[in-house]
Amino acid sequence: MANLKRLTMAQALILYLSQQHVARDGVEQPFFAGVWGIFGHGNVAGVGQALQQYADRIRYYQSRNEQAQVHAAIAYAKHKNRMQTFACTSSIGPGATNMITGAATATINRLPVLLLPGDIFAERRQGPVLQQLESEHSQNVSVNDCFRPVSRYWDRLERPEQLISALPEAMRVLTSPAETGAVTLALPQDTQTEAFDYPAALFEKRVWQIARNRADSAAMRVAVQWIRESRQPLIVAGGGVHYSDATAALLAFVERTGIPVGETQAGKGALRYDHPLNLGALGSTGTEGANIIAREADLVIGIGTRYSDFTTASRTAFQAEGVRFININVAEFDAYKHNALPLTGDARATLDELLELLADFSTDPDYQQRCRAYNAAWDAEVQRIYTLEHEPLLSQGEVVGMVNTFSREQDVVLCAAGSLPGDLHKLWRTRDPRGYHLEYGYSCMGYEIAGGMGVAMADPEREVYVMIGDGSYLMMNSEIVTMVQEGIKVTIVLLDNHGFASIGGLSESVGSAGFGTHYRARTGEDQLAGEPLPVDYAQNCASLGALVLQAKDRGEFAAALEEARAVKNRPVCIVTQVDREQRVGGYESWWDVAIAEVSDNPDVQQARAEYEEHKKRQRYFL
Ligand SMILES: Cc1ncc(C[n+]2csc(CCOP(=O)(O)OP(=O)(O)O)c2C)c(N)n1
Ligand SMILES: [Mg+2]
Repeated sequence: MANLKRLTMAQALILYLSQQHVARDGVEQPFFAGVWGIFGHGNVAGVGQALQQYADRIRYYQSRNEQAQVHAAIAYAKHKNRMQTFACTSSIGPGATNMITGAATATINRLPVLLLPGDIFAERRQGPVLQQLESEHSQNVSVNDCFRPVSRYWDRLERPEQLISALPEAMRVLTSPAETGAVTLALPQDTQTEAFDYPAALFEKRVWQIARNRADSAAMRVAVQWIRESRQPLIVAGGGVHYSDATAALLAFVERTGIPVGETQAGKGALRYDHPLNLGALGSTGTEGANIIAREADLVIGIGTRYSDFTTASRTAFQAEGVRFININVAEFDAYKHNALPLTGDARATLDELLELLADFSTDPDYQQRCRAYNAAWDAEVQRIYTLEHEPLLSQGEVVGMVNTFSREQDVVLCAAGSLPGDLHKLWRTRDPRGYHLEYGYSCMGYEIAGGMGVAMADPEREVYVMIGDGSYLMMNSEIVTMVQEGIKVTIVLLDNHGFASIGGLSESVGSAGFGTHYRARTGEDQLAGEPLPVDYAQNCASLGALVLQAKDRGEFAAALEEARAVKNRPVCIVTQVDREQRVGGYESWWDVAIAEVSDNPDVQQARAEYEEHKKRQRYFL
């Protein structure tokens, strides 16, 4: 008889999770840093009981909101370059569906997280159970089916022994550099509590090796030839450079070949901001130099990028006749984008190999000189915006500047939505590969505070500056309470501009005058144009347990940063108003937001005419 262990399905699951490890380059660590959860009738007696039983093996963390716990988990995973994450448990019904936005954020950003939503009774005798979605066409449907399109692996386990085959699949996907994302195991509440004689081998320590796959050698030879033939090659550094831990390999590659770099939101920090061949942000929120060089580039080497519309300026960024693409990517799906020569492989391993094959290659000195000049000119532009001395309210660019200048090299800035991501992409001087954390795949308002908490948990030695708009703050500030509970320090910089400056600006640019984007009182049947809403963010934040500092001007803001740094084991919030109309502009770029084709409004008609002009520059690469 094989060695058996009689456990409930939930106990077996939790015990298994505590035994999973990953290893890369000889460094081994546990894969799960803990389990986040909010309990209800759908998980309290199953997963909840198991977590209590195994509290000495894997730590349980209580969140305020199921969406927020997923954000915290994936921010943690992002900061750890995907080598570690959390599981997240919820009850059935609304607790489960609250995690769907988190699942989408994870999968779109290619970040691992294990979701364990409770599900309706497998037995079905007692149905409809509280919070059950009924279907007259099938009894095998629940709200958890909504996780399917936002999960990279999805399963519903209606018998305890199904765990034995589901768990290795879940781990394979979670630890796969190419396939990772949200993994959802829907757990009927009765199945969680059912006992089974599990093979003891299931609970032995398991180490998942994170491979560094090599690109095809024939494709490598072609890549070398294309690079040698190119006159103006450009590297697009994406998030994969970080996840593969390839920043040192990229630096060596750039220094030896003289190929300049443009950075995506996920890739920013791949090179230090002041490396002379770093052109900075690329695309819709890009710098002048990066966008001009991209326009002329005859060869684009995409490294770990999925070429989002922000990176490609909605397919207008690369304009050279006959421009070619080489894509280094662990995921075949991304490697083939833009009709590229696919180097399907790990970024670091592929860069190392390419460099050997290109030992004697270097770009033209004049080309390099142009790039250096763009890097220097951009830094002067950043300095201008950092020191604008705008009155009477601060400008957002200055606030970015003060946080950047005050923070230490190793500190982290974190953001997700609003006008801040574009400003940070352009303006943040990134000095450490882990110093810039943008969730700009899903750009999910509400990620920021929970995400900041996740990064602080992943790396307590660094100060974490969460930069957040008033809109995002109102959408999800609940995890301030969790930080108080856990004694976690994050500095939240809350920029109050009475609503949605970003979408307000966008609305103006499409001819719609900022409709519906101001936080103002109703003035008539059809207008929200009265007094600004009297929200007291400082009191709101303080009431949740954070230390709050308010800053009206540069002096007060600088003092608040000093005071915030001294705080330990507690969240701090610096609240400041910024001038909504003092924006950082665009530089040689565009973003496709479709504009009404017919309208009585001349502003909309004008915007549509300009839009059609821009559309002419949009390309397919075939
Ligand atoms: C969950 C979610 N809902 C809606 C949006 C669309 N959206 C993007 S930015 C934005 C406004 C953000 O307001 P705020 O946080 O105050 O930043 P600001 O635009 O003022 O800089 C909205 C509604 C989003 N990104 N995420
Ligand atoms: Mg705002």
